[in-house]
Amino acid sequence: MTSSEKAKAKKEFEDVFLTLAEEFLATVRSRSFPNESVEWIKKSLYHNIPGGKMNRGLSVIDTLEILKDGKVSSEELFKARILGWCVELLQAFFLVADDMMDASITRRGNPCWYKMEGVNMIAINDCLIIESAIYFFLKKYFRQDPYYVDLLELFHDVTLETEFGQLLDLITAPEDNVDLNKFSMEKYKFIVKYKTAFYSFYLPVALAMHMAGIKEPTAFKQALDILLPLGEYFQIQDDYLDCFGLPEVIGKIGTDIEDNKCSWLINQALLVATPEQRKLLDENYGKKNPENVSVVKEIFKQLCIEEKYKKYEEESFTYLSGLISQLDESFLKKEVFNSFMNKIYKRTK
Ligand code: DMA
Ligand code: MG
Ligand code: MG
Ligand code: MG
Repeated sequence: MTSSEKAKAKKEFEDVFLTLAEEFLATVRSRSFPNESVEWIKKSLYHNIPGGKMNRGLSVIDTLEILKDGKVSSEELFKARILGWCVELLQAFFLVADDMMDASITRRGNPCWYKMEGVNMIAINDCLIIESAIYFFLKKYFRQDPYYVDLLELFHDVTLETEFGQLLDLITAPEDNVDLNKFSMEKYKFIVKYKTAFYSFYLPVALAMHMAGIKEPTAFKQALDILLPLGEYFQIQDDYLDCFGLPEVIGKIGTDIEDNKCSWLINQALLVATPEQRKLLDENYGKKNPENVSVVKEIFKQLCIEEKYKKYEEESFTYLSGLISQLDESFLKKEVFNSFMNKIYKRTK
C-alpha cells in the first residue's frame, strides 16, 4: 500500500467510528435516559476510543484483504471495520482501567479519562460500558452469521487472558514492597504474553480468519505461534518507550519505574548490575519521587540499556522474520504476519 492509500484506508476506518458511536448513543436515548447521561457516554466514547494508532483495528481489515486476495465485497469491508472497532473498544476498555491501576497521567496526548474533571472512579463504570458496547455491536451486525459464536468466544477468551496478565503485572509490582528479586526475564515474558499479546496480536488476525471462513484449528495454532512472540516484541518496545520515548510523541508519560513494574529494562539491568548498582536500584526503584527515578535512569544509562534494546530490536526482527519464513502457507499467507510486523518494527510511538 502506498502512503496515500494507507491514509485513505485509515480515514475510511475512522469514519465508521462516527456511525458506531451514533448507533450506540441512539440505543441509550431509546431508553429515555436523561440527556445528561447520553452526553456523559458520548464524552467517554470520544475521549477513549478514537485517537490512537489504530494498528489493532486496521489489522483486522488488512488481514481479511490478504486472506481473500483483495476480493472483499463492500459489505464484508464494512463488517471487518466494525470488528476492527470492536478490537479498539476492547483496547479502550483495558486502557481506561490500566491507567487507573498504573496511576498514569496522560494517554494519547490528553489527560487519562479518570483524571478528567468530575470523572474519577466513575471511569470504572465507563470502561465497563465500553466493554459492553463490543457485544452490542457483535449482536447487531453478526447475529445471523455462522461464526457469531466464534466471535463471542474469541472476545471472551482473549479478555480473560488479558485480565489474568494484568493481575500478574500488578501483583508483581506491589506499591509498598519493592523486591527486585521477584523479577526475572522468564516472569516478564509470561506476564507480557498474557497482558498484551493475545488481545493486541492474536485477536485482530483471528477475527479476520473467522470472517474468511477459516475453521482448521491448525491455522489458529499457527497464527498464535507467530503472533504471541510478535506481541512480546511489541510490549518490549512499549517498555522501552515508557522510559526513553518522548511524551509528546508517545502521548503518555512513563510510570514504569515509579510503579515498580517488572519491565524489560529493569530485568536487563538486573542481569548486568554490579553489587553497588544493584544496591542503588534496590533503594530507588518503585518510588514516586522524581529524584529516585533519576537515579534509576542514570544506572540504565551506565549499563547501556538503550543500546541493548537497539540490539534486541534488530535480533528480534531477524528472529520473527525467520519464524514467518518457515510458515507452511496451506492456510495462512506469510504476508498476514509481515504486514503486522511492518506496522510496528522500529516504532517510536
Ligand atoms: C499494557 O500494559 C497492557 C494493557 C492490557 C493495557 P502497560 O501498562 O504497559 O500499557 P501502557 O504503557 O500503555 O500504560
Ligand atoms: Mg499502563
Ligand atoms: Mg499496566
Ligand atoms: Mg507501558
